[in-house]
Amino acid sequence: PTWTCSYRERAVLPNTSSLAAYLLRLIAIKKTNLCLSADVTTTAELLAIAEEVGDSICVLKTHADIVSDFSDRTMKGLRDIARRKHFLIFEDRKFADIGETVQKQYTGGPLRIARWAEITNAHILPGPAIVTALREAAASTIASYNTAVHTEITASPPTDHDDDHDVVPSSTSADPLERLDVSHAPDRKHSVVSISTTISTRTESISPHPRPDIDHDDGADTLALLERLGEAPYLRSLLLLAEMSSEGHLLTGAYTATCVQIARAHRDFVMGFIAQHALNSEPADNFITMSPGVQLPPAGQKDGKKLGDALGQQYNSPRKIVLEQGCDVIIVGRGILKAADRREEAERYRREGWRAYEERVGL
Ligand code: S5P
Repeated sequence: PTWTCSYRERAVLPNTSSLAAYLLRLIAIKKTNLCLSADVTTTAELLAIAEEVGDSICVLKTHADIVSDFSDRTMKGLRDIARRKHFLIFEDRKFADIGETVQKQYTGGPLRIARWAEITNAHILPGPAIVTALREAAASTIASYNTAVHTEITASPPTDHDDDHDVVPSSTSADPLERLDVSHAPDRKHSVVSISTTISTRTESISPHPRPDIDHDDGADTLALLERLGEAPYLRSLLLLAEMSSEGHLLTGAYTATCVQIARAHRDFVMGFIAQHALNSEPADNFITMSPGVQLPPAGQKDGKKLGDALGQQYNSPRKIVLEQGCDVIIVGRGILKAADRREEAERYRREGWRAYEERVGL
């Protein structure tokens, strides 16, 4: 049913979680269905590639546990670039444990994923409680932010600005997520103003019903709109691994079908799937399918020849994944990372993915 719908049309369908709606709008505005898989091993490389290709992507996917010097600086650096360049951050953690354990892995440890990544993913091997556990942990992360903000505001002496919720935040204001830990706020008075502003704008953007002005995506309106919608860091969502790209994987048949059923039972938190083809089959389904194992065939080689690496990875072209398989977001790692000009190569993937999408929906 969603096969021939535009991203924009899908953003306003019922049953679309707030973050999915935000992402669909972001994709339509930036005209990119490309996710970069930033599989690099240092903070410097991660921030450099995010800066380099940020304009061409809708999502940046990370493996934080391969970054040897991952720290607060990595999280803040990434969030800063994501805010400026308007993309979402997806930590490819592939949770696969009991509820109690995944909650700790998601919110704690050295990575504190729930803090800085809007999207993460999970296997459903342990059963549906993995979804409810992660949802609960996401909600409490956001709630603890709200409590911290509330405490900060009520505990602070009144200032001239305290009840002025319409102050426009300066473009240089820090990511509000950093203020989760309010004890680190360097200037309390300043942080109160910026936090209260954030609350008023956020309440608006969390609303599941997008505003009518979303349909104006041309010219200067484009970036202005994304600026106004720029509060997505407050939303959290999960992708379920319904299929894999690797040779001989076991995520097939009844397993994939169960995955879809679990997603349907948790539409508020599960935004979609990691899969090799679209899995929306009921009228109410509007899941986003993100597909790894994507590479353009080398110059001169015809699309259709089997591509892969020496360790089981299998590749399809953006065209096959988007046009023939109905997927929504192409995930590309080495195809871009190994290019001499990564910015130009990301643009090439963006154009390919976008053309395939336009052809699919008949634009
Ligand atoms: O089925 C999958 C699921 C994932 S998330 N196959 C995958 O390859 N991935 C991830 O996508 C993988 O962990 C890696 O980060 C990326 C593919 O990278 P590439 O270099 O092969 O494009």
